[in-house]
Amino acid sequence: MTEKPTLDQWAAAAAKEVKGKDLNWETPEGITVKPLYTAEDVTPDKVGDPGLPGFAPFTRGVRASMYAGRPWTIRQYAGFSTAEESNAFYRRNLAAGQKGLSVAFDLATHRGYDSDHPRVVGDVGKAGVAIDTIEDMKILFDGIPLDQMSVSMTMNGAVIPILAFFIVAGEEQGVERRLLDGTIQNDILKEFMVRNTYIYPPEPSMRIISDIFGYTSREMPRFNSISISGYHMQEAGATQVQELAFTIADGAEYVRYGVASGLDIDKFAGRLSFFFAIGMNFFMEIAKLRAARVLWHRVMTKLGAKDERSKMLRTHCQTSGVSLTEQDPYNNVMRTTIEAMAAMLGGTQSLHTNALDEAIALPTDFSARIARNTQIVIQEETGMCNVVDPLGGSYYIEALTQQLVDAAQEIIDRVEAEGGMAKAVAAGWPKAMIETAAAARQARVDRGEDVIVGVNKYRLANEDLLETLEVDNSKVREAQIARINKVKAERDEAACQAALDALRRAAAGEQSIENNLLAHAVEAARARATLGEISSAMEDSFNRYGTVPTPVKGVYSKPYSRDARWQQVLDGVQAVERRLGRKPKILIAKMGQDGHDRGANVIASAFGDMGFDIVSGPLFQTPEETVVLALDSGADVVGASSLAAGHKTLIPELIRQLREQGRNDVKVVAGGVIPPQDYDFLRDAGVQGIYGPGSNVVECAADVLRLLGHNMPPAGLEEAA
Ligand code: MLC
Ligand code: 5AD
Repeated sequence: MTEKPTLDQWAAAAAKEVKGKDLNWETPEGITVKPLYTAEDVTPDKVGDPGLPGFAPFTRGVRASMYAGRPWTIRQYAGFSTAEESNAFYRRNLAAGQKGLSVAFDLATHRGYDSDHPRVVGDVGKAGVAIDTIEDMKILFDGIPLDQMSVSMTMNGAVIPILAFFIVAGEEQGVERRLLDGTIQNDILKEFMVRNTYIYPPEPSMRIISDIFGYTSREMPRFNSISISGYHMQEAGATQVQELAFTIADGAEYVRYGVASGLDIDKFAGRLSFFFAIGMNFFMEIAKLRAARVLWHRVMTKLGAKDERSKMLRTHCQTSGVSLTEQDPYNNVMRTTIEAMAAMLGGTQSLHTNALDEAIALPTDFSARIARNTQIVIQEETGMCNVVDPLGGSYYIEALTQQLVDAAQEIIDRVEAEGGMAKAVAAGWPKAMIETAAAARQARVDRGEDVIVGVNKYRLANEDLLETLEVDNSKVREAQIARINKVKAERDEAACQAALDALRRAAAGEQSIENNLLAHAVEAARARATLGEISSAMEDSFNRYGTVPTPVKGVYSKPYSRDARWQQVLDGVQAVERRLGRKPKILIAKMGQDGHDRGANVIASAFGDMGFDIVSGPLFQTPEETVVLALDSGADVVGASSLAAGHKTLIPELIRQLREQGRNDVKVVAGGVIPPQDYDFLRDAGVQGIYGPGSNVVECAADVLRLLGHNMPPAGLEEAA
């Protein structure tokens, strides 16, 4: 019998093969991944016992039979234009194998404005469906029985009117509240950190959440009262450890607020749910979902939950939007497939797979079909659902799960030591931590250290145009305004105003069952109050919240210290500075209700590091306010960042107003999610530079220097530094 090789012998053999090269991989979350895992990595003292699926701490899944009993819910997030068009899209998708619904609302709705509000001209029907009254909500679910279909609604800011409309839509379909099945996102802490569709300041926003916990736990036992979301953190650039830690810490904070409002923990905690992003780091993502379940069980035990259901982390996942590319977009089908497999191997309850046109526009019927079928093929053709947690016991997965638990626990401990997530969010350090990770990632991509096929490697010389969905927002807006006017004309005005007054008083009063905001909003919705009216009744005492971004410094520049192209750009900025007698100034502008600010923040950080004078404009500006800020601050360039399809309305209006002021000299450039089909339109309107997803930030700066009259050599002509 030959003797069993030892680990040392393996290490020697491997070292010989690779001539001593270090095979350890330092991940962005600071975890060292080794090239080999063995039984020695998973001894009980190192990883504990992952136990069995369906039993505490649910490492291996929340159900004993998992997908062998019932596969995860194929739940595609969608919504655009009017309620009629979205309803028709949902019905086509359900007929083709989708299992649950997930509603995307437009940004006007998210921010509590009716479609006739002057601030939302560019936003109506664009990034989601426009909902102004209960009548829209009824059309949205026409022919879809709300006691049989589970419906998720991604709503955080205007959560009270939207949930009220949903409840009344059920009622008017003949479905009792106690039978309503679904989920409301209702997660405001991550809005303040990354997603930015808040309306009110943090304190009243937290009250709204616990009011919803109270109402749903009493009246809607099948409804998941929150979807505590890490997704948007990863999209904003967070590492997996940050996403994991801040999401679990957010969950703990919501539980504390619920308990402080007088609820018994086990009466509402069983209906808390989660939401994670699944990116391209395959094994890390699988381990992340397993680690999340372990951590939530631990946290809830500590918070005093007794019922095992309260400690069970059930989650939705979505494949990562930022991992997808505008360039060579069919590669996105493979990326999404890999991510979908990670989500299912991690044990998700529900999944959205992104469409291949993600980086450019909302899905078409064609791209939505491929996205949906990605899940159907996994469920119905591969046999992958027949075994529960098939990676359980993998040395690597079990070790990684434990490493993630430990790394996330460290951050959670810091949050808890500082008094919980609400305080941490107010202090701003989680956001800064995420933005630092985002800037570092952008630098790695721009330098080719993190490979993205078709973007920084194997880039195509010519790209085919992809057919994309376009929404005519002025048409949608007109239709919405007509319906708002009709509803207002036909309602009992006195009854509606009385319901709104009662809600206003409840918001001004102390939190209590009598002052439950959702209960009052249900009355107002029934009386045909609009979303904007319900929101502003609360705004009267809560006020509207706004923040100004503060870009991180020195993170993007760090890896560039000896880079020749970087030096050329720095020299260029200095040359312009000498000519102007001051630094060139760029206003990074966010117009409309689009709160996606990763791009704007990364550009502000990187341009700042290159020596530009940065003005980081506040979110949610009108073109008029942006012109005032540009002129008052003396900006040479306005960089408009647009990710929610408002670019064709808002940017031309900005340029028109600059011209009206006689300021043709101020250059306007645009970046973000802009379909190439729109480039000519924007150039004709006067946009002088357009930088889509996948743009190299150093080259964007080089281009801006050219606009400022500096003779910047093309890339590739620099001499080694
Ligand atoms: C499940 N069930 C089983 C079973 N598996 N029963 C027996 N055997 C099995 N193997 C039961 C469950 O217990 C449950 O019943 C019922 O079947 C449904 O299963 P589920 O696992 O709860 O799935 P689902 O209903 O789909 O709920 C998943 C969820 C929920 C809990 C994660 O919160 C959800 O659907 N979330 C979706 C969130 C979402 O779509 N968000 C979009 C965000 S997009 P019971 O009775 O136990 O409930 C976004 C983008 C942006 O945010 O920024 O705009
Ligand atoms: N329809 C479909 N998907 C959407 N997303 C955002 N809005 C919509 C919509 N209206 C998806 C994208 C994005 C993520 C936040 O959600 O994948 O990256």
